[in-house]
Amino acid sequence: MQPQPDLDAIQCTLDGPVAVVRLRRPAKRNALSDGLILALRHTFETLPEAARAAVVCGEGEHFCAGLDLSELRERDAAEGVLHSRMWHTALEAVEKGRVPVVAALHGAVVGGGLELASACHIRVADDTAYFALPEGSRGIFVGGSGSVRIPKLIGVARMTDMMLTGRVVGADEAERIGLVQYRVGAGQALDKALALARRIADNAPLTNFALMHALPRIAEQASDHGLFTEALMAAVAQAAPEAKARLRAFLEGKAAKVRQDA
Ligand code: 1HE
Repeated sequence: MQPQPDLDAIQCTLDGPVAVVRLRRPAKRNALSDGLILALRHTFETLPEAARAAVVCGEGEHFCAGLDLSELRERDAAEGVLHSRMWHTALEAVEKGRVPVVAALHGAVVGGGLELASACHIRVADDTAYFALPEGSRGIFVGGSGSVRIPKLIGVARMTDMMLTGRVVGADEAERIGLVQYRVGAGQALDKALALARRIADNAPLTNFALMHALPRIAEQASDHGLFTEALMAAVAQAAPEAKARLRAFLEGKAAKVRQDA
């Protein structure tokens, strides 16, 4: 039977302009069942219209324990491909959706949980967060786009090490190697993620769109093509009325300056 979205496993609430998407299977450490993956896709495809940024977080002691291993049954190769493609579509809805997404990470961020975090645009880890790719010890491979996204953050060598040895990367190291952009004290990841998301929500939507949809593509293009795409995107963004209004406000001394403590 085809899996159905488990809409109880995700809660989406609006905090001002920020959609807060919470994984809600704490008894199973927010393990990603097929129903939860489908609900994640549905949630990001139907975010409230007022949302201009989103935060993803996990209920309970951990962000996410990865693939729900209890659902890992005998699959033939074709079913395995389709299952992985279902994850790809869902995480694509996170990464290339309508609004930028900040992940608030605590406790275990492992396997598919790390794949989900990698699909977000910014990652904030608190001191309790730890990261691992235990697929090797489970006899499987990443299937939720981790092999594409994680090396872009930390490089192929570090990901290979994590998968070959199963070693756990703590919050300190995660920040140092670029797995996360922010590190905060225990219990503060959600507050920090919300503060960042509110700032993001203040940007012109077209700038956020360019960062989500143009920048990753430009980064993968040959530099000559990338520069041309950049020029097109820059011209489109500059021509928007909102950009004109923002530039005018700055030139009239009515807009915030760049400040180190802001
Ligand atoms: C689970 C899962 C799960 C917990 N699938 N049920 N992921 C992993 O290999 C990680 C496996 N999980 C763990 O190592 C630990 O559970 C944690 C470090 C995340 C948390 O430890 P702890 O002590 O807080 O919790 P726990 O007692 O181990 O788990 C509580 C319950 O959640 C328990 O069920 P219960 O019925 O005995 O209460 C666990 O069985 C259950 N649980 N994690 C199913 N993952 C697209 S490909 C992606 C490939 C992967 O993600 S592979 C990595 C899978």
